Amino acid sequence: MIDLYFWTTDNCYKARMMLEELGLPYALKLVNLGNKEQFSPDFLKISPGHKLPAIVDPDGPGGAAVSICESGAILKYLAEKADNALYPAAPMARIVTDQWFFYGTSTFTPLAQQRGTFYARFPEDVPAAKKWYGDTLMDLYDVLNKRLAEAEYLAGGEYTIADISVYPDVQMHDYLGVDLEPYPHLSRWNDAIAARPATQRAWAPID
Ligand SMILES: N[C@@H](CCC(=O)N[C@@H](CS)C(=O)NCC(=O)O)C(=O)O
Repeated sequence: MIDLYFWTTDNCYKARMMLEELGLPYALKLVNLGNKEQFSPDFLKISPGHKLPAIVDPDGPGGAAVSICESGAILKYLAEKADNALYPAAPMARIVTDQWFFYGTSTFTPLAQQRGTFYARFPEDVPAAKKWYGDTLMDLYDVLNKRLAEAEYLAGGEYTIADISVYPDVQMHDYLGVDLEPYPHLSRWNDAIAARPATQRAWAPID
């Protein structure tokens, strides 16, 4: 069984959504970031940069155990392990999926995290940083909204790892202080993903 090293953060939900979509059995291994448990020597062997999520699959390539950190690497690994269309194999579909997948992992989530830091968690009020990250996040929401005006999902007609890489930081729009109402296509997409049984299982409260 796969171990998923998890806390209730955007990137961790991506890995959990993927495992639920694929129906792969997994065990949640909670790593409490508030208690700095990500710095424990055992966890650093799995994730050298003390970042969640991470997985350990005892049945990796060639039957050997493998550990993986970075949510994007985890999503790709799991899709390929399960040979699943969430990461399409056809060349054109894969290119479009990769484009929006990297947009999620490299552009959107890192910016959303900075917005979250200055809007919700920074010990001091920092109006300039809140405004800059807020305005930039709204620009990214607008980019996604325009894409979803022309396509049902980010990569086209099908749900893919690109959607999974973006969804948590849209789902968490209240926490990020952004109203979804000006983004009707993004809102429609957000509701559709929220209604998926795998999404609901992935976002179930932890014990
Ligand atoms: N690029 C990484 C970012 C992971 C990341 O930012 N993880 C945060 C939680 S979402 C974390 O573990 N922070 C704890 C730390 O940096 O010590 C990914 O996509 O997995």
